Amino acid sequence: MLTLHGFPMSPNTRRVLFMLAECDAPHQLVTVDLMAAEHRADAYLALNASGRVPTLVDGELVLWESNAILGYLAEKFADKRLGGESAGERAEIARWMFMNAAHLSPSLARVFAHTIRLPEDQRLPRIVEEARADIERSLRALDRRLEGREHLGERFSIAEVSIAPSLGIAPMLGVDLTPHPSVAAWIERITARPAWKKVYG
Ligand SMILES: N[C@@H](CCC(=O)N[C@@H](CS)C(=O)NCC(=O)O)C(=O)O
Repeated sequence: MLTLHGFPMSPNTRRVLFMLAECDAPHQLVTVDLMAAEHRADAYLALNASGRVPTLVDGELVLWESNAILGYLAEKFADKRLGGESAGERAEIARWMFMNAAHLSPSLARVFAHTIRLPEDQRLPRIVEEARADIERSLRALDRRLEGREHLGERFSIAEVSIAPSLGIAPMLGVDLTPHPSVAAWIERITARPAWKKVYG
């Protein structure tokens, strides 16, 4: 049985829950309560010294970093064909996953931190401004790629599983997808999937 240690409200945890649902993978979720700082407790740090969620445990394997977990699950449940089947397709998928991990997701997290999470006296408008500009760069690139296509790769893949949960918090942050109609339509298709509904209700 797969065990996912994570916080149900965290987009990084939800990314893996979405993947587990796409794979119909039996699993259990062990809640690591970020509000109670359980991610900084010795018990969790023994599992994941980076002190972030999520972490997947599969027998002897203890794996953290949500995108690495998606890659692992794509191989484990290869019949779902979510990881790409040719070198070119895998590279295309990797491109968007790296872009999300390096740029889009951290910029969304910065806007969240400096508009909602941090106490008001610690919020820095300059960081929000820079992060919003960076989000626009990623959205422009995504929109260009998605023009006239249904998916980032040849079919629904872990690129979609990776990015959609990041953009899930966009409305809350006032990030408007209207100027990026191909992204908006793509997100609608992803959020209509049964696996998404299972995780997001
Ligand atoms: N790159 C990591 C990011 C994980 C991450 O930052 N998770 C957040 C929750 S969404 C977290 O654990 N925050 C607590 C902290 O950083 O102290 C991944 O994709 O798994």
